[in-house]
Amino acid sequence: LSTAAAAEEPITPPVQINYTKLLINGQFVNSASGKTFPTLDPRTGDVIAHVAEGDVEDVNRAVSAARKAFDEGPWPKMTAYERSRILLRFADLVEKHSDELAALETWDNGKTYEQAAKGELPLFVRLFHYYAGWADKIHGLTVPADGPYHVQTLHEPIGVAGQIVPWNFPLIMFAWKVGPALACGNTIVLKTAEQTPLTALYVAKLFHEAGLPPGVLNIVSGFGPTVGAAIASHMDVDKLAFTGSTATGKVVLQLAAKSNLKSVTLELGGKSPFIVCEDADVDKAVELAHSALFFNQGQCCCAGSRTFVHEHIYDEFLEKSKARAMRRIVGDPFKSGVEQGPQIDAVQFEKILRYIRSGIESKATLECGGGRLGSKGFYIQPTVFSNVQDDMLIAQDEIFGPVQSILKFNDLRDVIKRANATQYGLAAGVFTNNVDTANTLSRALRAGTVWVNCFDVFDAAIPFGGYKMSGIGREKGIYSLSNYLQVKAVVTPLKNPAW
Ligand code: TXE
Repeated sequence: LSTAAAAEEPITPPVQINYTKLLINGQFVNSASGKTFPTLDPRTGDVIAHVAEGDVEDVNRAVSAARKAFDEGPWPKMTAYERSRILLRFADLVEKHSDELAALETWDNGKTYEQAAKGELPLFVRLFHYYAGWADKIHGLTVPADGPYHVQTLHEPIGVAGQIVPWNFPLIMFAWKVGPALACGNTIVLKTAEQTPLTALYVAKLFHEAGLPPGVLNIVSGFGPTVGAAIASHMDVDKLAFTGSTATGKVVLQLAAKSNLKSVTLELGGKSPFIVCEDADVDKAVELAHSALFFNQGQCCCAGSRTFVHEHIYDEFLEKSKARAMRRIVGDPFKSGVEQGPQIDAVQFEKILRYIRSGIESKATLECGGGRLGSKGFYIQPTVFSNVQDDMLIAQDEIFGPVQSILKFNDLRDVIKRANATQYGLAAGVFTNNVDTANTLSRALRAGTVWVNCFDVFDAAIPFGGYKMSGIGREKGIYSLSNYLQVKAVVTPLKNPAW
């Protein structure tokens, strides 16, 4: 484990910061208050840039622009093919600027440049190509009613969509939300996370170059209790899509209910089980369980954060998992070969260290890691706990960091019960060569995604979302379109039904 890597001078990011203002009605503008807030480099805690800080008045301006763009057009009124062409042109521009965007994402978030450049930017482009493909394939039904009526359904855009996104995948979350909303003809007011405001502003600029009319996509950077709450409670926002913590999800749902009953979709936290069965190839299972947890510094809503291992292979699995975590390369995320960068900010960093202390206090066995790495920035050692019991806090709460908890099981029925004994239900991993075991587990697990002998497969067409307190609704794939459409039934009497 390279402590030195984290202590080296940070590599200078190969990108300029050109966009830091709010984007309202197609223009970059200062906030009404003139205030700004700093966005920080997680490698050092230093300021990267000062960004315009929105508040209620800015949300009002953005919603008015989005309303006008929706009511007066041209966006919802142009042909679906024209909308599709703009989405395609936008995706192509992003592809052209991928290197700079990946650098900006790494700088603002701390994720590795390799992950951003090779994984997330191509996926972002793919998501917009995917949604561009849907734009002109959205149509209703003809309905066989009892009686002499011609009945049809029209699938119409809902109107102004409010979208609130988190910091762990700033660009991917943008694509999951903006893609389907625009394909369906809605207009948008989006709030980025206060930790990572930069890449959304950059891509929004490219969107306008691609021909997006003003007012269709508005971005108000700022904080949750001000900008986020103003969007969630706005009387003229017709739909709210939120990704973040379960606690904040409950707050925005209440704000939506107390204001205008806007429809709400939520993608919230998780505590996903990763179940390694007794017949598994241990080396492969170790590697997959490792990446299921440590990917993106452990900052994934679907992280495989409870590794259940069958007792017959437990000891071998544990030794190898510990060795793998100790080999994990932590350091400057711009450096080639680095697997893990810093956590997003001081708040998350402290939260993770608190959970590590709680694991030690509750008598789980700390196998490796357990502390900070280096002396500046928010780096944490890859940490593995064994002997984790179901009732420990580290097995219950979302840690959102590089902390793997390994639990032992001996019976399939028992592990199903234990895997499901959580308030969450976002995802699950199953590792086995036995097709019957795979089928039994994938049907019994109460989770929105079950990955069998794989994990973190995020194809544009695969729906994603949570059971229980992991959320409401599904993003991606065909299912995401219904979040952004109203169904209107049109009923017309048939004058001469028998002819
Ligand atoms: O989340 P918040 P935070 C989990 C993870 C993490 C914890 C806290 O466990 O440790 O949440 O992270 C906006 N009204 N996830 O504090 O507060 C906020 O500005 C309206 C899981 O970052 O949920 C940001 O844009 N909006 C998650 C967004 O909500 C409000 C990803 C998410 O922030 C608001 C992130 C309010 N009152 C964290 N308060 C996932 N599901 O992937 C905050 N926000």
